[in-house]
Amino acid sequence: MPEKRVIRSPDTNRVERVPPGQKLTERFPVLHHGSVPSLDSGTWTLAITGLVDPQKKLTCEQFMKLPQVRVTSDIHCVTGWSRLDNVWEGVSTQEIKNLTKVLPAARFVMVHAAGGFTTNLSLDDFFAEDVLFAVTHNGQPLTAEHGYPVRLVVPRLYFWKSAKWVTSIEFMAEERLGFWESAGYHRRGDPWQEERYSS
Ligand SMILES: Nc1nc2c(c(=O)[nH]1)N[C@H]1C(S)=C(S)[C@@H](COP(=O)(O)O)O[C@H]1N2
Ligand SMILES: [Mo]
Repeated sequence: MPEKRVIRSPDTNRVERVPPGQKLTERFPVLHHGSVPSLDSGTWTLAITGLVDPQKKLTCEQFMKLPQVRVTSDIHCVTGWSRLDNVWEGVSTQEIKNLTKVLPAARFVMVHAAGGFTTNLSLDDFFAEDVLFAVTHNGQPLTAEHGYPVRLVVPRLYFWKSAKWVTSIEFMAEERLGFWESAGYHRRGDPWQEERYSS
């Protein structure tokens, strides 16, 4: 394995690390809607669908062979807790561009997870350099509760955008809202602007 590229999420360089309305915790709470799916790395796949040519489906084995990065980032959950200096390892979202062609009409993605959870992101937010498909947290493989085998981590937005148990990425021309976004949460979710709810 080649050396992992090391990335610090830019928000970790702020003098004031904690966004308005947030409190620090050293714990790592588990939060999600529904029950923990029991996924098996032997049958898990990651699909790249929608406005890409060609569409792709990677097995876990193929996914694990992609080059990896190591990202240090802070977590800000919309329920009010923040957890600093998390180290994630996994595959940068930018690797998708080496696997297929993202068509020019694509402006948004919908991230789909096992159990039906979805979350929407703009193409810029999805391809930011600190966004990754994580397989480890602080040196340990993800636990089932935290998203095994693969979760998205989107360091600059509230943590609900960091979908656990990711199964596919759908590229879209128009924005559609994901699970929490349809339920009144903000379409983008920037913690520094306190984009918690839609208006
Ligand atoms: N698949 C899936 N991913 C999800 C959720 C969910 O309900 N389902 N909840 C989100 C929310 S609201 C939060 S705060 C984080 C919590 O991640 P953690 O349990 O690892 O702390 O997961 C996010 N990812
Ligand atoms: Mo959350």
